[in-house]
Amino acid sequence: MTCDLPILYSFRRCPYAMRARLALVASGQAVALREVVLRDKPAEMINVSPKATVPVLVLEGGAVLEESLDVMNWALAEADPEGWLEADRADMDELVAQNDGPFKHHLDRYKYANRYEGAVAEEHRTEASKTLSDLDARLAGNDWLCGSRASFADYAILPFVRQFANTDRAWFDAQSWPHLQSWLERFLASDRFKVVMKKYPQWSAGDPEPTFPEA
Ligand SMILES: N[C@@H](CCC(=O)N[C@@H](CS)C(=O)NCC(=O)O)C(=O)O
Repeated sequence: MTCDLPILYSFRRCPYAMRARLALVASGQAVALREVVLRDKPAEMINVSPKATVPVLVLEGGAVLEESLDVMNWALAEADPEGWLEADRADMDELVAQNDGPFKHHLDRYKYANRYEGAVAEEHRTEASKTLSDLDARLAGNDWLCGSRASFADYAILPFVRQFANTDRAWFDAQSWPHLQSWLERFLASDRFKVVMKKYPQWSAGDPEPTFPEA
């Protein structure tokens, strides 16, 4: 616990917050973690980031990063010992844009069809599956999306594919996406995944702020 670290407002299961935590761990950048419950967000977070989505990273100088990709890029600019940014940037950005745009659109309507007027879950699953088939084809040639090493794109996208898979695990497992399935499985079985999914109690003002990742 310390006052000298950047502060990360995070929510364990949020795929955007997960990708931010993944990059923080990879870069070796410690933060003071404030675990948020989305229906009960702390005023301290809304004050610095009125759009009130997680993750939010407040740097020591007071600068606020309120987009998960900005948090990833900031962490990896500090240090990138695993070479996440060494793959072709335009290629990675295109993959992430497809994920955050069309794939996420259909994922939300598949997973939460009842929240979207007129949405038919299976139709959105079919649309989202097109992106997953493309990823599977890419992974046929390499263990990771952009080559033989894990990249920014892999870790920006994996939390969303996990969410898709968990929506109906039996259906996901029955698809013919062997490379995608093994890519996800390796991630879920990794120590890195365990570190970023560690549970923390909801933070309120005055509570201790655990250092993430733990030393
Ligand atoms: N574009 C943002 C999206 C973040 C986002 O939408 N996070 C969700 C949780 S997964 C959120 O905080 N939603 C606000 C809410 O549910 O109140 C980013 O990349 O950080």
